[in-house]
Amino acid sequence: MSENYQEMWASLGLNLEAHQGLLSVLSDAYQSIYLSQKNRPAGMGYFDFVVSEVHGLRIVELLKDKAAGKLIVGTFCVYVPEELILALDGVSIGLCAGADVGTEEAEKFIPRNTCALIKGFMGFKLAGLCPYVESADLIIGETTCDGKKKAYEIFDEITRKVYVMELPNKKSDEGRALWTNEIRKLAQKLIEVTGREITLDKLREAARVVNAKRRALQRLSEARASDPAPISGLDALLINQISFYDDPLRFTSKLNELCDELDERVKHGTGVSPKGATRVLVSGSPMALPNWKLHSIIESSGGIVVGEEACVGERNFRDLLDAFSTVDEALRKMADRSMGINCACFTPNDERLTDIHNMSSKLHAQGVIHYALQFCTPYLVEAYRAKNSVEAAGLPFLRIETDYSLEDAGQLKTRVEAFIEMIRDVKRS
Ligand code: BJ8
Repeated sequence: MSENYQEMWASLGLNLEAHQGLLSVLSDAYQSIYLSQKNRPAGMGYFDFVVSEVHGLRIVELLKDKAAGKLIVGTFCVYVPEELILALDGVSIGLCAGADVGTEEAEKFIPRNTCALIKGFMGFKLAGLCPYVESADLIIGETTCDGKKKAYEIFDEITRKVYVMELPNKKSDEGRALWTNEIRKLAQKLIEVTGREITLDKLREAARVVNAKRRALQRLSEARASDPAPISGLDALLINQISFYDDPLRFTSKLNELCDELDERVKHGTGVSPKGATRVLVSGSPMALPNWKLHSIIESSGGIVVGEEACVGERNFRDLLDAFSTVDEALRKMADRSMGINCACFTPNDERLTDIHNMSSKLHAQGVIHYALQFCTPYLVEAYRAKNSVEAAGLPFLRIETDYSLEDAGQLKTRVEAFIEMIRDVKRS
């Protein structure tokens, strides 16, 4: 942190001592996982800075926005349309959920066998460690998995800020109609809370901003198809994580600058790993900031992660919001766009298997690692069909079930190394 933010954190009610401890652990982890990487693109300097200020300068900006009358909206799911929040002069931010903190506190409210992401957001709040949740005026939840939807009831008792959208379980006509109506209801809620109107111009501007961000993330994804990969999977994951926190205009401009640099690297055959390094697609549960565990294990074992079939990844940016000519059409198009996100909370969810195949082929992946957080039933169960489908297409598949702790890191590394070695053997034969 370049400045002293103690006063700001105290005014937000953070637990200063515990927060300081968290920042120093994160800074050490960042140093050893990120800053030790070789041959990183120069453009990563901006994203390093954002991480170093993620609880500092970014919070200062949010509090300024709030003082200027903007609504700060916390979200947990890519089904919540960012454009709608922006169109009502809101700021959309992801909430802290990617680290093992406040677990003891969280387990007083929710069962021990709850996924790390849910325990993470409960724990961050209960331990006084998340300046985002404290800055937020409204938190939008969704009825996705059982763990999240039940935890939101308690989270609302604790924060008094939660609004829950009802997400259907099936992508049927009825499901689509329900979700379209939920988006209309969210629009009403935001109008009510902000006292503003939704206009076509504001919606168009918001769509332009968010689509530009998605296009920049698509460029990043496309660059990763090259061999040698011009950027590590770790860095690409970090950028995707930051896309939920940073100011969207600034983020897009900095990411496009980085992508220009990546294009040059591709032209000159410059990579972060040797040409021919084993290429892995990761698919499964989202990896919220600062969950870098699996990527770090894969890339320190000689592999390179070339894509994430995940919500912190391709599902967040693959589809743009189509053009619209009325406010209601914009809301319908938002619903249509998000119904193309193939989350394991839906049944059936065959489209996700197609997504895994398409990404594997587009990014020239040589193996798929399926990642599910422990107790994340939707992804854990879906791993069975993903495995059969990936193996039937002739690609090796490895199923990982883990949480945020580093206790199993050694065991996971042994399994990942063996997987990468197996892919190399297949390549050699
Ligand atoms: S669209 S993946 S962001 S719900 S909380 S399902 S890890 S048990 S997050 Fe998600 Fe939206 Fe779907 Fe994407 Fe499992 Fe944990 Fe549930 Fe989770």
